[in-house]
Amino acid sequence: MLDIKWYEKLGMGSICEKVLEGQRLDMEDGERLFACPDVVAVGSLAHHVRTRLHGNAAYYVINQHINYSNICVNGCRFCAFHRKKGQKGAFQLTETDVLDKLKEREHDPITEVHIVGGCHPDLPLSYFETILREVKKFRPKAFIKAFTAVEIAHFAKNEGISTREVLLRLKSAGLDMLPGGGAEVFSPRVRTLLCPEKLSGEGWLNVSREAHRLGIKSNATMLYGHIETVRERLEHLVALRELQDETQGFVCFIPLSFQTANNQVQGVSGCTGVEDLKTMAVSRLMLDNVPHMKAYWVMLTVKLAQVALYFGADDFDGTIIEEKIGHMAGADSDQALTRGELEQIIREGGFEPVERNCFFERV
Ligand code: V47
Repeated sequence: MLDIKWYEKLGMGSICEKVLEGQRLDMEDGERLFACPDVVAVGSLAHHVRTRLHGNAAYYVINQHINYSNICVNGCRFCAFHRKKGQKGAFQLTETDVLDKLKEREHDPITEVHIVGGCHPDLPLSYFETILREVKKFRPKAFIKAFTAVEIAHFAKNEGISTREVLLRLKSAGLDMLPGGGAEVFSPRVRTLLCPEKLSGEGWLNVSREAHRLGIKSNATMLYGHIETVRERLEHLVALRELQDETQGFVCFIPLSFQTANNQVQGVSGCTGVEDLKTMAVSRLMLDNVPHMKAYWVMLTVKLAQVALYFGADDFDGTIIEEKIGHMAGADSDQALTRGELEQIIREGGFEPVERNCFFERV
């Protein structure tokens, strides 16, 4: 139970009351939460909300990540994964290579295949349709969570068709859901400095809205811990909350802690564990209409992700198998976790492990 006197002493009595009554927090509340030196107090509010929503459950998924290519026209400064076409280290999988990756894990009970890549200059939409069809054929029971809003907009531009048409074609080829990547921080100031070539924040929200209207759910992310201000983080969260009020299409929010290696963002040392936990907690508190918060162990480390389950997170992501985007930027976590490891981490953290699919239905 939350002790209101503790929050009154911290000057956050009104925030505690709002949380207890299930009222929405505003930007000013968010700023006070970020400014609060007592991370445990902030975390306890988020834990209260997380427990109200999910009890003692902590979710995980048996999934496989596949990157079809790292070739990208955007060249975002924070990204260590992308290469230009022809550059050393650039790769592009054929449809058969993608299938081979699935076959390598043939005997794993995978329920979610997560497929993303860079914004490739000339792969046609038919390539992506073939991948979706082949994946569905090989794994008819798994859901395919593929292509960020940024990729969808890029496919539309390359193909000379609308994003709506891209979404419809991909849906009929087997796409079940969009992952949350590419949102970064919506602030035009940050995007101009870090990813000027990328789809704007508004564009990202528009593609998500369109997907939701077509019955395609999606996730949302926020890449934090670089040059953004606290206010810009909160504006990002509020923009997601407003869209969610409209569509109810977001399933899960994933705060992505900036990994500092091998990219062009200078003079930034990355977040401390306390800042990571506070960002998770404030995200849980601000995003009162998004059901799930993911502690993405790849970026947080497994140990901090376990602690994040007490700071608003209810999901641990999954087995993953092969991760490139975070690891190429210096993430110090394993490449994969087994079901046994996920369950052990969750259980030893004091929660009940619950296997889910990408829509958070119990498996
Ligand atoms: O889109 C890029 C971000 C994202 C860095 O939807 C970086 O279920 C940290 O979106 N440091 C990819 N982050 C990861 C992602 C994701 C992961 C797991 C699950 C889901 C989901 C989505 O990582 C990229 C970009 O926003 N990113 N570079 C970096 N240096």
